Amino acid sequence: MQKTTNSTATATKIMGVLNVTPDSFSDGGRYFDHDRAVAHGLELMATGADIIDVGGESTRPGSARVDEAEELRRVVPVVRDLAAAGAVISVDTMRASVARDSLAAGAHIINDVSAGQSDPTMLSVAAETGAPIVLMHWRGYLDQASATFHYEDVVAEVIGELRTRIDEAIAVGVKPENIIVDPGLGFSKNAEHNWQLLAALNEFAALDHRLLVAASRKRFIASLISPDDPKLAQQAAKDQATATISAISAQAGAWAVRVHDPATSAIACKVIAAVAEAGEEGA
Ligand code: PMM
Repeated sequence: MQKTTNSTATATKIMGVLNVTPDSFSDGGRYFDHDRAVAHGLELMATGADIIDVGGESTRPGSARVDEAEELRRVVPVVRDLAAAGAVISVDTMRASVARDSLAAGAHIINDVSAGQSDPTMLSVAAETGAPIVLMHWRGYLDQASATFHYEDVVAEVIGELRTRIDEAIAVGVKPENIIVDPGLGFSKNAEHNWQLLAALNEFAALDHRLLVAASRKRFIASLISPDDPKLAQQAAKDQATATISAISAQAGAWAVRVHDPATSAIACKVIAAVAEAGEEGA
C-alpha cells in the first residue's frame, strides 16, 4: 500500500544494559573490565540499542553498596569512551556525584532506581543540568525491603508513590518533560505484582511522562518459563519473553524498554510501530 501520510508513530527505544559490575542480576562479572565493557556497549549499539545504560552498582537483593570512588572508577571512563563513539548514554546510579561526572563525560540521561531517595542532591543535579531523569518506583534497598513488600493494590500504590516522586522532582526544578517514569519491576515486588503492573501499563503511560519498562531477564520471567527451578530457564527463552514484554510495552506507548538483548526487543518494537503506522494510514 502506498504511504499517504507521515506517520506520527515513533518506535519505542531500546535501552541496552551495560553493567560494569561483578555481581548484577544476569550479566554480573562479564563486562567488569573496562575494555570488555566498552566493547559490549558497542555491540549493544550494533545489535539495535538506541541508548546504553551504564551502571557500576548492582541492585541485586543483598548486594553490598559499592563505595563512591569505586563506582566513579567503574562508570565514568566507560561513559567517556562510549560517548566518544557516538552513543546516547544513560547512567544507572543512585549517586549525584556519579550522575554529575557521567554527564560531564558525555552521558545524556540519569537513571536513578531510587528516584532521588538515596541521594538527596540527585534531583537538583537533574534540575541544574537539564538532563532527563528516570524516576523508578522504589521502596528502599532490596535487603531492607521485605518490610515494605506489602501492597493492597499494587498498581494504585505504585502510581501514587511515583506521583510523589514526580511532584518532588518538579518542586526541585526538574522540567516535567525531562521526567521518565518506571514501575520498578522486581524491586520490592513479587511475580504477581510484576504481572499486575504490566497489565496496567496504560495507566503508567497516562501519567503524561515518558515511560520506561525494565523487565529483561528478571526472576519473574525465569519463574514463568521454569517454575520448578527458575535458574534452569534458558537465556534465549528469557530474551523471547522479554521481547514479548517489550511488545506489550510498546503497545501501551512506552518511550523505551531496558533490555540485555537489543536484537529481539528491537524487532518486537518495530512490529508494533509498523502496526501503529498502518492503523494511522488506514484511519
Ligand atoms: N533494574 C535493574 C537495574 N537498573 N533501572 C531502571 N530504570 N529500572 C529497572 O527496573 C532496573 C534498572 C536491575 O536489573 P539488572 O541487574 O539486570 O541490570
